Amino acid sequence: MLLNRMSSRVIIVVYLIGVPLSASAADWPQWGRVNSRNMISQEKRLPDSFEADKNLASGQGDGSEKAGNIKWVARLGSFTYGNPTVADGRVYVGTDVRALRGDPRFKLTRGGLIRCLDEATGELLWQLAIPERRKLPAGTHFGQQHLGVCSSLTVEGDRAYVVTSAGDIVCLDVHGQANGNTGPFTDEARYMAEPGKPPVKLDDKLGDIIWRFDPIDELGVYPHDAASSSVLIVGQMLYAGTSNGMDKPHKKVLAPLAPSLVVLDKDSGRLVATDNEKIGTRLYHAAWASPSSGKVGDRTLIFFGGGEGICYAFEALEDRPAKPVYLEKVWSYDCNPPEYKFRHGKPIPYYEGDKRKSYSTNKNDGNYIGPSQIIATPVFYEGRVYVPLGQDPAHGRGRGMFHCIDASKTGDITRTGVVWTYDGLDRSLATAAIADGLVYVTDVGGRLHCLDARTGECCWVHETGDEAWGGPLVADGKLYFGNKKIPDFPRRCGHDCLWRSVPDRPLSTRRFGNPRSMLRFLR
Ligand SMILES: [Ca+2]
Repeated sequence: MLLNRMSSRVIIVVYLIGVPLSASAADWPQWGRVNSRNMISQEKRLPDSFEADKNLASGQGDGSEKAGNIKWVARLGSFTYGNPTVADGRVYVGTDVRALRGDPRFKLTRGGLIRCLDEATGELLWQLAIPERRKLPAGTHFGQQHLGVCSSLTVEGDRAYVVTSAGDIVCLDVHGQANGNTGPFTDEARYMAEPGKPPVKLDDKLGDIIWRFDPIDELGVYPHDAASSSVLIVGQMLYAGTSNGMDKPHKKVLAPLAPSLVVLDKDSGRLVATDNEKIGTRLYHAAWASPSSGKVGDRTLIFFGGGEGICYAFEALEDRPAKPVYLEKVWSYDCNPPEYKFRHGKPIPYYEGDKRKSYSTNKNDGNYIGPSQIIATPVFYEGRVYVPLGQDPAHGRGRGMFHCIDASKTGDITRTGVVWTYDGLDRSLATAAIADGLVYVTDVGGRLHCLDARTGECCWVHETGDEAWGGPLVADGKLYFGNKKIPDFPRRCGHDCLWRSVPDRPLSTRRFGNPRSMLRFLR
């Protein structure tokens, strides 16, 4: 699925790095910092390189050997697929339960873990264990890859919101249990315990759930592989993707009418709305995307990438309805052009593009053309929505397409809303970073593309030499991102990060690999 095991095997120990060195760090309280999800930070004085302490990284040493540009190191679990968020002096990160090794209260099964760390020191403030969810509706293909918590926490005031590895959506007290067990949810001792085991003994260093909403039990959602959406807050409402998807044989969607996007009251966790687009009837794989939002004219729109490759805009709810309602669709835009969906007049089977299938014609060279879905988060920038097509990277490389959509249109805007498209990239899971009129996006093939945000013209492409699942971050005039070599992190820390001086104006000509792009590996 979305995150394959081959890459995860080397992420045996992951260290939290890159926390800004300055004391007055700019917060990053959610996936993408703000609701536009544009991956840019206002942070200044960031390092050009960083180097891990090799002893610590290999599980030895006491940290006395200070490594280059690393402020502190915190041990996480075996796998860490979520991105850290930072708010009010705390760092939040989702990982897996292996970090609880040595604590007799917890069984080292294959659950998830959320850790809240002190931003200044890296010290553990509290943690919430999420046991492996074994009781699932028959046929569900969920959690089998043991990826831990993949969602990034969203922090607002004293509350943090996250989709857990068990597929539920929880609201957490940022203070944990240290200030008492805030309700209405007070059953943390049982929540954190393995099924059939006695409740966990609570202490100040454990997490405090305020409310919990379970789309599996409440809405009949069948999440697929992992629950990966990061929560979006607009006013009183909280929006999250459900990761609804296919059955184990990947033959059918078990709940085709279950929502892909749910809306909850952020105070109570009560369901207030869902989408009514029946995306499940068209799903290729699963609804893994995270929503974004932006102001278009006098209204706020919610943008969401569907698991069938259609990007949607919904009108944000202003008031909490007494009973759940359907979100009002403002527009839809099909990111799969006809030639990606049909060959010689016949539909192209989605899984023909999965290189692992015996019948696949995908040679994994990036040239395969077939339908894809949306996994990246749509980025809203100056009235337009920027989003690429992508697939589970385990399916291999294949032709992608990056879209720039005019968000002011209404209806089916596949033809009327296109500003430009760019098909010079592979399938991509990456959420774009847009700064100074330039779009930066990575593809599964491991290339970093720089495009003119206004025209879509390619300014340059940089080959990183290995698969890239994550997207870039623009901060302090530099570009940071990782590729699949990151599992070699203890030896190679920092070497996979790139930087370039962001130019004052967009480059207007193609400069593939041109030295003027100023890209280089850090050392
Ligand atoms: Ca509680």
